[in-house]
Amino acid sequence: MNAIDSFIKQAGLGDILAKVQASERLSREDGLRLYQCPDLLAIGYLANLVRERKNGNQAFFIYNQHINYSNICTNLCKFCAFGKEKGHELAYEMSIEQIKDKVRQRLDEPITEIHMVGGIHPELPYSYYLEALRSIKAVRPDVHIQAFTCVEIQHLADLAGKSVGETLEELKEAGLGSLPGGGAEVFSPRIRELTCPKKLDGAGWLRVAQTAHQYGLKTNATMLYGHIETIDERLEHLDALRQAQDETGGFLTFIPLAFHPKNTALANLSRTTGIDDLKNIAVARLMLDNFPHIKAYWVMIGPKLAQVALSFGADDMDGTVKEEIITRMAGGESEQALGHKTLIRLIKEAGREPVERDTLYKVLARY
Ligand code: V47
Repeated sequence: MNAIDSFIKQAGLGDILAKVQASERLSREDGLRLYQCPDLLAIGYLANLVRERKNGNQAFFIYNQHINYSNICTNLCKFCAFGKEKGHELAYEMSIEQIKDKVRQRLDEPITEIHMVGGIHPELPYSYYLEALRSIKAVRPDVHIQAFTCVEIQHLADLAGKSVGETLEELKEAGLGSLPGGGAEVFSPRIRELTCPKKLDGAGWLRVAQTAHQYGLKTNATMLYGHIETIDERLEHLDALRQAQDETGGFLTFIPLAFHPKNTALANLSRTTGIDDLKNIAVARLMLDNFPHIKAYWVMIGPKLAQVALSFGADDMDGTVKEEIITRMAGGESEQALGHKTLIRLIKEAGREPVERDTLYKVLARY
């Protein structure tokens, strides 16, 4: 037995190492033991094996722009500081012209993706969303638009009085390229009842994601952790994603989102710790054996921890971002944007090869 094997055995994870080496699927019980294991380096070592097998030494980033077209929302989830009721002093909605302006303002930057999400607006018509997509494409024809969470897509289908499939076809026609992973939260009905009772439920979120896959759209998936969910509920969430991916195969990336309590109805809770952030990345990498990528979203866990996460299962740092509002309103303190030089430096220092990608992970440049 070599030194690494005995170190993993001492952490009580020898059988999981054997499964990882044999590319065998881990059970929920294995997941529970990983979460409960106090030896972070042992968990990280295992996750790193999987990361390396799937992505070699590459660590991806993207040149992207975030646009949050409106924060007006009827769901008003307890964990969210972004959503506001119509009429609230901080409520806003962008006109189509304002969305176009946002895109125009950054035409001199080599942005390849626009990430656009918003609240569940009580009044904006279906035509607004189609127009928003078309007008972004009119200003920046080559950009990939990753927009509207599964929750928004269901809302748009309801607004249009059409099936989710038909709605996705129309949105695609208007310029939609893929769906981001938001709105998944924690699928557990208990958590949804306590934190976001008005939101599309977990089964509905998965149904929309799988329909998108069937209509040729890739999607991402998230899990909002570090509030009132249990470890079992995290694992139930990961298991549901893994099963859905087995069926339709259209998920690109999983992004664990660290809960930020400030200005939310759960402001009494503490922020997540570095250990929990890294554990979530690592356990996700190990459990989601059929997901190509795991993202360390630097906006939520900070660039420094995101850099470390590249040795704990993550192979992607998201991108340049700029003007992110959802985390900022909930007390996020990361810088507003990372220049691509900074991203490259962070990745290189972590011992990985920085790879600039497009939304669908086509390699654009290696540094
Ligand atoms: O759906 C809301 C979460 C999500 C808080 O797909 C919060 O590549 C932490 O999904 N603390 C939106 N999180 C962001 C998102 C995302 C971000 C970056 C990349 C991708 C991707 C997706 O943020 C929401 C919700 O789950 N959220 N409030 C909060 N207080």
